[in-house]
Amino acid sequence: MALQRLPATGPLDDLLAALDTDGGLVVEGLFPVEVIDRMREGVLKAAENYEPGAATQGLGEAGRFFVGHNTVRFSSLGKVSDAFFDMLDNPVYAAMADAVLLPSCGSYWVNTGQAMLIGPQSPAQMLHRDCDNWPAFATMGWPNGPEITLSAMIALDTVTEKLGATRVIPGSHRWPNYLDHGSPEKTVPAELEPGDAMIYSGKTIHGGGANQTENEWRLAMHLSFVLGWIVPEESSPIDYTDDELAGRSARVRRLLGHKSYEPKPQMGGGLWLRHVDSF
Ligand SMILES: O=C(O)CCC(=O)C(=O)O
Repeated sequence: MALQRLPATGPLDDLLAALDTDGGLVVEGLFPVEVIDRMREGVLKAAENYEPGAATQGLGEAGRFFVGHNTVRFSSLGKVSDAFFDMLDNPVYAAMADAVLLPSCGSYWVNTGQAMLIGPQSPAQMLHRDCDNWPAFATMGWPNGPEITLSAMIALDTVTEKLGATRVIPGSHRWPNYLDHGSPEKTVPAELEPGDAMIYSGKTIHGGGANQTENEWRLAMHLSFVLGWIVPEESSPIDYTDDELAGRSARVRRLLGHKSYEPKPQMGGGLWLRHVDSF
């Protein structure tokens, strides 16, 4: 069963229904091609500074295995291109994240924005759920507990199955056994055109596909949000200075940790107290 493909211009309810039913969907044309062109240009230039296989997610060889020995990954994408800030303000992705995450938090922030460039002849990545990062919370009430994180794999160029399109198991966000990570034959590829995004729940099993080409790279990036009272994967708040974010929208500054977590209308106190009243 392939993932549903819906246009970003369609009703929000349809996008959310597909996400709810299958655990993920392709949103076609989510980001303007002009924004993607700027992002791709910045990513390709920055990629010259990173060796394939250098990213370890802080886990040494286990992390390198997870990421892939011929994969280039890096974050702090706002330093690579201003297009990143436009992507953070994307209204459709914002509306989806609001609907999925705000029932469990007053505000959410960036989990990670990451270039994910899979090199030729790379094997498929191990299958996993993004909520595996917060296991104690993820397993609580599984599979009916709150959504913790919402992710997007975004095409910076055409992403085909042969190039290593992300592979997803539709419906796996509802599997009764959290520890069941499925198997490759249950996966389907999320093929994308530049600006399309595969948006998926943190509960959904997925992994980078094998790049079966001889000499082509899969050009994609990841952008995920996480509940504002949970520690994200990236240290965005200290990656960017106040000056670097001056003039950006209040949403962008909050997403990157330069504005406090506000609990309302949820219960609880303010967290990560920063620029509480200044904007
Ligand atoms: O590269 C991909 O397509 C997916 C990567 C991924 O899911 C991850 O590393 O968490």
